[in-house]
Amino acid sequence: MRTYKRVWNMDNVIQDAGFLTQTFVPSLIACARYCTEEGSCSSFFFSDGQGQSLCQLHATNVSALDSHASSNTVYYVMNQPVPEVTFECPTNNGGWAKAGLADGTRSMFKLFASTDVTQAHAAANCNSMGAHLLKIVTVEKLDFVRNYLTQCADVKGHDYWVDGSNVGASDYSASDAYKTADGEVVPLIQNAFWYQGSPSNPSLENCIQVSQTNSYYLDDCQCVQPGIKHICEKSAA
Ligand SMILES: [Ca+2]
Repeated sequence: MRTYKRVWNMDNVIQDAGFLTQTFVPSLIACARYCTEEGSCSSFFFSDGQGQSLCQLHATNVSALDSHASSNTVYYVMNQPVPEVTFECPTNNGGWAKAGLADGTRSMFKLFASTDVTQAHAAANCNSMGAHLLKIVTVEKLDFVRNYLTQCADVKGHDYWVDGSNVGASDYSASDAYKTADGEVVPLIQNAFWYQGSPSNPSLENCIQVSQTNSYYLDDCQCVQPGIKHICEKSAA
């Protein structure tokens, strides 16, 4: 189902050109319905003319720049649908757990309970099966790892390697200091993406982990240390 939100700073303006179509409608609801039925519509103006109201559809979101004044007019844009996260816990370590993520991608996860591997060993193990080490470079993914994956009974309560390190970075405090094995930047946002105060020791703790003690936010840690499990990940068709 499509929903729309009003853009309050676009009150009382309308466009002259660039619209998909425009027509007279009896009500605001009728205008929203018209936009929904018109597949390529993503925003609309509704100019209330008391029973003879103008409904103007647009394929994109427009700015106030090309607009001119029009009294009793409101502007609505379509809310982007957020895909529902689908997931089943990996109760059987022999199998891959499948997940549909909030960013629209589908991934598979496999848990490895061995704790005697370095981050490099863990990554090599994942690579050997056509996968990669658990990678967290978006807020959607972090949310999934914190609130779904690490809440499973057989995953909860442990420490896990995360793809990425700052090895080779010339400035450890740079926003792109931490990169994944394939060169993606791990966003350096303290207290949001990373645990409170982390990275705390980036010149010695060059790798990344998530653990229950840091609420499964990112934390910098030494690249060789015992007690860390790993989760391999690959995209699902
Ligand atoms: Ca740390």
